[in-house]
Amino acid sequence: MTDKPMHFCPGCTHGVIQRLVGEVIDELGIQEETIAVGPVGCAVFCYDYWDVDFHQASHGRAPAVATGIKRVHPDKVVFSLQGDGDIAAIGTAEIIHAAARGEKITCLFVNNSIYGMTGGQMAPTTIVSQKTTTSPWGRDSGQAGYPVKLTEMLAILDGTAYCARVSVHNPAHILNAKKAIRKAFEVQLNKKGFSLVEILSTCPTNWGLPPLEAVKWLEDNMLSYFPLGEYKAAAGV
Ligand SMILES: Cc1ncc(C[n+]2csc(CCOP(=O)(O)OP(=O)(O)O)c2C)c(N)n1
Repeated sequence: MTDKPMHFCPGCTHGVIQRLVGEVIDELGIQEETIAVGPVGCAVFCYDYWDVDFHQASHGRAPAVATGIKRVHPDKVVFSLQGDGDIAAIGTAEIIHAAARGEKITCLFVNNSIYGMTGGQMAPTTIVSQKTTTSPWGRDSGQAGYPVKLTEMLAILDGTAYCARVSVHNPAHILNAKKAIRKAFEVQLNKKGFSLVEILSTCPTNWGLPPLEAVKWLEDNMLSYFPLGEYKAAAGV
C-alpha cells in the first residue's frame, strides 16, 4: 500500500478490501509482477493506494482489459477489482465470457448492493424491498426482478477454477475474506485458471445508515440472499 489517505466514506468497507489485497500481494511476494486493473466506481482510486503496475478500465470492461494484459504477459499476476454495478450490469458480458474462456486472471468483485459512486441507484444486486434512489419504495421484484447471483452463475461454467463469496462485516469475516483472496491469487500463480472472489461490502452513505447500522444491515439482509462460501474449487485448487 502507499501512504496516501483513502477517500472512502466513514464505515465503507472498500478500504478494508483494498488493504487485504495489499497484504496478500505483500505476503505472496508478488508486488513486482502484479498488474491491477481498476474499475469505474467508488474503488476507482485504487491506483493511488496499491503500489503495483496498473491499468484503468472503462466501466465494466476490466475482465476484457485483464484478459489482454495476461495474454501478452502470461508470467505476470493480473487481477481486476470491480463493484457490482460495474461487473453485474454494464460489464456482465465481459465477466461471463472471461470466465467461460477460462482466462488465467483473478477478479475481485465488491458487492455493496447499490451503485455507490453515482448516488445510490438500484443495482442488479439490490435486495428485494431495498430502498435506493431509483427504487424509493423498495425494489419491487414484480417490476425489477431479482438480484443477480453472479458467483453462483460463474461457478457452473467449466472455465472457472475458483469462485467464492465472502464478507467483511466483522473481524472474523475479514480474516476469512483475506484467505479467499489469497487462494484466488494462488490459483493464478499455480496456473489453475480463472478465479473470482465476491466480497460483500457496506455502503453506509447510500444505504442511509450510520456505519454500525450498515454492518448490521449487511448481516441481516445480504447474507441470507447471498450465502457465503466456496462455490467452486476445481480439482487441484
Ligand atoms: C460507460 C459508463 N456508464 C456509466 C457510468 C457512470 N457510472 C460511474 S460509477 C457507476 C456505478 C458504480 O457502481 P458500482 O460498480 O456498484 O461501484 P460502487 O461505486 O458502488 O463501488 C456508474 C453507473 C460511467 N462512468 N461510464
